[in-house]
Amino acid sequence: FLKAGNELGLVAVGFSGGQCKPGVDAAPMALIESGLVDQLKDDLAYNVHYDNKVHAYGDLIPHDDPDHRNMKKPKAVSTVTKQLSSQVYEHAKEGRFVLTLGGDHSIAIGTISGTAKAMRERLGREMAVIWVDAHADINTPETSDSGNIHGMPVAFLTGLASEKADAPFGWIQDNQRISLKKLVYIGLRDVDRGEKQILREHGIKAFSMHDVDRHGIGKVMDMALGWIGSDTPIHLSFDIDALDPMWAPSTGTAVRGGLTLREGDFIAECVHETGSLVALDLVEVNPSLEEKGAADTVRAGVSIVRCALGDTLL
Ligand code: HAR
Ligand code: MN
Ligand code: MN
Ligand code: MN
Repeated sequence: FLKAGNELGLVAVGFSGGQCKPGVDAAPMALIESGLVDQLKDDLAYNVHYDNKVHAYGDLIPHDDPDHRNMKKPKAVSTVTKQLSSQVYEHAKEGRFVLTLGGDHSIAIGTISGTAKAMRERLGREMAVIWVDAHADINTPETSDSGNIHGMPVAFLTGLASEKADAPFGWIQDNQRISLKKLVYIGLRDVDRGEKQILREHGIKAFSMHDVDRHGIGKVMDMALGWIGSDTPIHLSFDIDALDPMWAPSTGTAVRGGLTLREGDFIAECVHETGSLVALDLVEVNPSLEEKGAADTVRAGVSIVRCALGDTLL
């Protein structure tokens, strides 16, 4: 029912304002320069709709952007994600697969709100989200220690955090949100105390690295996809820091004890195989952090994208 054909909308988002380290804005160019778009066209036969631009949204970013409810750069992140949301929505409503290259993980406020709305309108269905990450990114402004909004996108997307219409993120409407019941995490290993309480309280489906160790990634994927069920559009939001720093060292908040490169690719392959994948975000690649590891990290990112878009081993 989802068969989108081979039309793909690509959005390159050079935005780093959801956290404090510069450099993550250079990831889209690094991924594209390493041949990603050509591979999607030539190897995987996608018809790629791309404006040939890495969006930095410079004209939207306010000079005066004081902390609000403990959030850093609230206006910048809110205006950028609002704009991104409509870019993603425009692709998704045409029935294109939407690939977004970030940027830090705050951009998922834009991407997921855009696809969630398009899937409701096009298919009359609530979309599921698979969030692959070392972190849960479900802090509310109040539970966050850092104030960095890349640690909060899931709270805004699920309505755990919300704002009045004229405040930052007040633009998010109900039809742009996702249900806590349709959210599944894989790869968690650095979850803040307030976040653990939120996960428990709401019975959110989460497969930590402990679960990956116990069951193996094959069983974890069966359980994750079983929870979502068939005939549900899926948005995969892949934070490169889900991978172990051995494979992806060049990222802002690396945490040891993560997924192997193959486990990451396997997750992407399994989600592709459902036939229900409608969008993918690849975020938090920061080529400037590790001189030696940057190329490996970019290569890992390219590999995840290829696998999610249907590259097969045989
Ligand atoms: N939980 C911490 C915080 O809220 C760290 C979040 C790090 N997030 C990312 N995205 N790198 O997953 O600040
Ligand atoms: Mn993240
Ligand atoms: Mn993370
Ligand atoms: Mn922590």
